[in-house]
Amino acid sequence: MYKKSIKAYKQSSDLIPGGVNSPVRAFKSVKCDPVFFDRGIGSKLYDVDGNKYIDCVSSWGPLIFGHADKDTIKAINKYSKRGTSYGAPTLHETEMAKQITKMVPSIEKVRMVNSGTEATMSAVRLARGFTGKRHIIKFAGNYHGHGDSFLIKAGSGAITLGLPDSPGVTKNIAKDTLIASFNNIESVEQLFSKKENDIAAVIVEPVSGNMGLVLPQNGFLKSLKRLCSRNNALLIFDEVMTGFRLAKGGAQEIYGVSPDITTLGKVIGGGLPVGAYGGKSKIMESLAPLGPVYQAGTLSGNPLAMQAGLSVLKKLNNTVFSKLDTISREITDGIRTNIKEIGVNAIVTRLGSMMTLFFTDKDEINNYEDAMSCDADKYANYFKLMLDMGIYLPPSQFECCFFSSVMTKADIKKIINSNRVALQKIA
Ligand code: KE4
Repeated sequence: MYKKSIKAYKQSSDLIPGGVNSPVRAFKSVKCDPVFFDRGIGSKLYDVDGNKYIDCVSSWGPLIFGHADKDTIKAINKYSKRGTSYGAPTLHETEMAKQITKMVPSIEKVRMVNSGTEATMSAVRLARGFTGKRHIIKFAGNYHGHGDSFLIKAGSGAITLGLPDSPGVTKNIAKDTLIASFNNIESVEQLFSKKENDIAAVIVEPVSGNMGLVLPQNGFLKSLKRLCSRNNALLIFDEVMTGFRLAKGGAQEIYGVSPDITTLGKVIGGGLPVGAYGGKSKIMESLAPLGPVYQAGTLSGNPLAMQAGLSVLKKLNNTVFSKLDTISREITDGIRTNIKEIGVNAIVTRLGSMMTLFFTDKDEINNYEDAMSCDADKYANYFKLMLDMGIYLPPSQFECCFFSSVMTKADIKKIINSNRVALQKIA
């Protein structure tokens, strides 16, 4: 069933560390060899052995309209004929900036970069440069990319591989990053009082997707904003995952909280490498060449990536989000019914088209400790059973499903039926 993937993995492992270009792709925590994909069309993925899957990962979020979306392909075909990069300003970047600032009102000015990691690294440097302060606060289980400041109690691939604190991050860097507990505002208050007036920013995934899906509770985000204002610190919403995925204006639109800086990625590239960070003009104007905070990039604002991203952003409207919500709700309802009828210790958390099935006897997963108490081995069994039935899930208990708007009734039915078979086998 996976002969060619196994061969491909052996070949890639001779040349690429771990055989992959991003650790979570190695399927380590789900205890099986990675699948190598050949192509994606709509809601389907096809591996090099010709196996077909319903894709519930959407390249970790970017592909709202599924694989090889016709408008995205048309944009790439059209603009690639005019060249691929100029290393100079183009109208495409201004068009993208217009689109982002229209959809996310808290962003008055925006700078394009090439990944979510670049966006968060730059946002933190900007916050430190703007405030003249040293420390940042992040939350255990939040993942903001692989920048040194963030690989402390980091989520996503870092906890998946049991490496939340990476070697190579110096003690001097690590000590400037303070760790709080998600949904625990007192843990943030304590850090502010301890490091009074020397905290540049709080960076948070407003809806956490990197310890599995964990939602903010009881006004947590509003309290964060109030604390930051009171202590002259900046609030950074890392919406690399949630931006344009949960709503046109991302999580900040849903929860009605405007951060000082927002970081973006994934969806805004339509599958091509793009990141961005933006916020109030008075903050963003600290950036070179206007101000002293330096950040640069050869391929930043790449014309193809801009047009591929715009081909997606321009189509995002309430109809699309309501369709995504209906698809995701039907899948979630079906899985919850299976869990109840089979009597498995598991719960499902969903918001919009993001969903995680946690193997736990808890009623809710509200923070890193809760997430780490889940049965990752049971998830590994579940993952493999679903893979063999042609359902491609995120290869980690500490990630999210991302559904696409092109999933069909038949896809939904197959996901629910396969889930029932898998849960019966591992119950
Ligand atoms: P990238 O550098 O991977 O484009 O973005 C880093 C990043 C920043 N902030 C948030 C909230 C993110 O979720 C991410 C990256 N997300 C992971 C998936 N959980 C990327 C997948 C991977 O690492 O291979």
